[in-house]
Formats: sequence, C-alpha cells, structure tokens
Amino acid sequence: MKDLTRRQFGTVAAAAAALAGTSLPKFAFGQASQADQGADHNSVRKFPEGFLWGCATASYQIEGGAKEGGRGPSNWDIFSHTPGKTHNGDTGDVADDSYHLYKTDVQLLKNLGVQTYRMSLSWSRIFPEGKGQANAAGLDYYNRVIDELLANNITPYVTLFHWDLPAALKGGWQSRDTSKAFGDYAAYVAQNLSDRVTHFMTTNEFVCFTDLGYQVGQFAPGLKLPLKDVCQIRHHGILAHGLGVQAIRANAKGPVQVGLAENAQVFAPVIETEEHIRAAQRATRLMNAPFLTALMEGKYIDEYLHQIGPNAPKVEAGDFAAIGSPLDFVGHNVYQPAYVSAANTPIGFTIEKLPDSYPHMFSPWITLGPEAVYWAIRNVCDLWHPKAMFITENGCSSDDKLTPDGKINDIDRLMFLRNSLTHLHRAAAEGYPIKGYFLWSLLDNYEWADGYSKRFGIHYVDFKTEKRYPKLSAEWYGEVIKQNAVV
Ligand code: PNW
Repeated sequence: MKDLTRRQFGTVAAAAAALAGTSLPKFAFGQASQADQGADHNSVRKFPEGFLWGCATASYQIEGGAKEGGRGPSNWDIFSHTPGKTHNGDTGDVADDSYHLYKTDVQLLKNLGVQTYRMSLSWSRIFPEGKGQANAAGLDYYNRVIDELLANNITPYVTLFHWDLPAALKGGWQSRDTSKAFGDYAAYVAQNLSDRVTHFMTTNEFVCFTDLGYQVGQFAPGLKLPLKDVCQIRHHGILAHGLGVQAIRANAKGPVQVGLAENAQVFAPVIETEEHIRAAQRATRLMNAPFLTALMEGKYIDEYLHQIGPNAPKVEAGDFAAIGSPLDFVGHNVYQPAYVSAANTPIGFTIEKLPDSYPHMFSPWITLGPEAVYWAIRNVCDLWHPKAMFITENGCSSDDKLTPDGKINDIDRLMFLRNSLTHLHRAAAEGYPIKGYFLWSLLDNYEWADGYSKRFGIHYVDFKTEKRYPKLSAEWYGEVIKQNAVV
C-alpha cells in the first residue's frame, strides 16, 4: 500500500468494485472465509426472541382527508395554511391520502413482516370541537384501520396526540382546559378502542408541541411567547399526559399497556469512562427536567425550579399525582445524540459543541451518532428503571431519487439505520428491557414545517399519484425482521 497514492488506491478500489459484479473466484485472496467453515455470522447480532419490529407514522402527516368524515380543523391545518409558515406553503390536506389508502398501507406493513405499527389518532376527527359531541364517522375510520391491521396480524400501538390539536380548543396548550379535554378524549378512546387496542401512548414529543410551537414559533401555532408562558404550557402538556394515563386505565375494557413517545435529549459520553458516563446521566436528568424527568420523578427537580425562578408554572394540587403515574413502558424517539464530558462545575457536565465538519443526514438537525440509540435506553434505564422501553421513532431523511425503473437506492438511510440497530442490539444484549423498535417512517409524508421537501419513509411516495414504491431500505428492513438480527 505504501507505494500507492490515495488517488491510485481509489482507482484500484473502483476497478475491484467493477469486477465484483462478475465472477471473481471465491478464494481470490487465498483464504477460506468463516462462512465457508459454517460460522453463523448473525448469531451475535440476533435480537431476543419476541423482540417487536414496527414502523411509525402520525395522523396529520399521512392521512389527508382533512375535511372528510366530519373532521374538525386542527392547529396544523391553520398553521400550514398561513402563508410563510411551511416550506413551499405545503399542507397536510392530502398528504399520503392514507384516509383512503389505508388498506394499501397495511399491505406494505404486511410485506415488511412487522409485528407492530405505531399510528396516531387525529383528535379533531373524533372530537371536531376538541370536546363535547363525538363524531361517529371519525371513530369509524380508526375502527376500519385497526380492524384491517388486526386482520393482518399486526398489533396497533396508538398515540393519542401527535401535535394536531383541535383548533376549536381556545388558547390551545396555553389553557389548562386543554389538558382536561385531553383526559376526556383519552377516556373516550379507551372506551371505544380498548377492546382491540391494548397499547397506548398519550403524547408525542412534548418539546415540539410546547417550546417549538409557543416559544420558537417553528411549529403550530407559531407563537413566540415569553418563558413564563412557555413554562405553563409545558406544564399543561405533561398534565395532559398524566390525565390521559389515568383516563385510559380507568376506562379500558381489559388490560392495557400505557406509555408515551418522548424525544428526551440523548446524551452520550465523549469517552466511555465512569466519569463521562455519570456526566451523561446528570445531563439527561437535568436537560429533560420539564418533561421526562418530571414524569419519572413525579415533581419538578430543584435544579429546574432554580433555573426558571419566577417563571415557574402554577401547579395545582393533584397535578403531580397524575403526571407521575407509573407507566407500563417508556417510548423514546431517537434521532441524534449530544456529546457530554464531565466538568468540575456545579452541574458537573459540559455539552460539547459540534465542529463545523460534523456530518449530518439530509435534514441538517440529524447529526450522525448511532450510539444515541444505546445511550437513550441506558440513561433512562439507569436513572429511572422503567419496566419496559421501546424506541418509538428512529430514522432519517435522505435525498431519495426515483429512478426510471422505479428504484430508490437509499444507501445513506440504510447506513444510518444499520448503525442504529447495532447500538440497539448492544442495549438488548446487555439486558436492558428494550422490547421493540419502530422505524420512522413507513412512508414519505408531510414533514411538518419542511413540508414535502424531506422524505423519511422506507417507501417512496409520488405525491402526485400517491403511488408507493419500496426503497432499498424497505427490502433491508424486511430482512432484519425475518432474521430478527442486524443485517
Ligand atoms: C419527530 N428537531 O419530530 C416527530 O415525532 C415526527 O412527526 C417527525 O416527522 C420526525 O421526528 C422527523 O422529523 C421532530 O428539530 C422534528 O429536533 C424536529 C425535531 C425533532 C423531532
């Protein structure tokens, strides 16, 4: 190799690659591979028996049918129809048209071989006004979807709130009444679906529908309120979750498993040594204080209250009894880590700034760091010992191009997912109670403020014809599921 320049080596590698498609003799390099000696390469990459594989989606991102079946408008209908709020003015009016094409989508799931499917309900389809009179046609749509899943041996995992809030609820999450309305909605869903649905998630990603909606303004309703309001809004978010957990348990027709899907910030130690591992743990607890930490500990920790000072929310008696309700599982959405090192400061850690050269996927915020999956599980388990965990979302956008023969070779997504699963496998192998994995997403869909410009699916969707095409990553995921192993 010494005498080869890099450029020459590249040429040699390219020539080898060109030859690889032809019939190079097996022992070209003079060695029998382990496979030839009968080794099972996948045995060390196998997941525990019964590990659940699934895909995830969300109502506003895939359904369309915005005005059909008596659905009331949501905050996202209003936000996406407001000029300048979303890429290209894109809306979820039609999206993947899963409102009509749900049977096609269930077949895609079936072809993958998944055991589970994480979907969300549009609250304003079921309660067009957010509360009061329920809309039978809205519930019926979900009855049809759920029955279709069950008929195909796929277990639905249902999220009650994935950001599409009924527009009729005055003040949105600024109002404590919205948390109460959520509890009533959860009760109704449990009464009507729990004969067939046994796994529920209350809310998806608190920070996205509170801070990003009401402080940053990037998501619906697009406000930029001061911190005091934001702290109150965060409180209403976690209160809704707590009231939802209580309502589901009180109204379920049989045994149910209740959790949530949360995107707690994931902290990985810069180097895997005791001091940095402890720093990552401290960061996990402190940086997620308004949300997951509050749920798991049934209180706002002192450090958070100290940090927000006079902006602390008004908390009523009984709030934390609901918020701290024990959960059957913690669902964790994972996209990227932050790296943490130990520091001799009162908080005891430093969050490292990423160099400009740090790589990312097609969405710039998805910086690469597959060990996030492992540390998400380990930090939460070591801190709070949940009974079970799921990765409720993991995936990435890719600049997918449909070739004339209908193929999408999303090698970068495959790289991202395969590495994520390697770290998921580590968590399972070390005995953490990780029970399943939901890939985000089954389909390209409405990516919120990014509109249709970012594709996260393992099936490509032609948004003009609504035709679905499996990408290379779908073929790969099917193989993962078949072998129950990282492939
Ligand atoms: C999650 N960020 O959202 C959501 O649960 C999905 O609905 C969404 O499509 C998916 O991830 C991919 O974006 C996030 O900017 C959106 O940090 C943005 C961020 C995080 C999560």
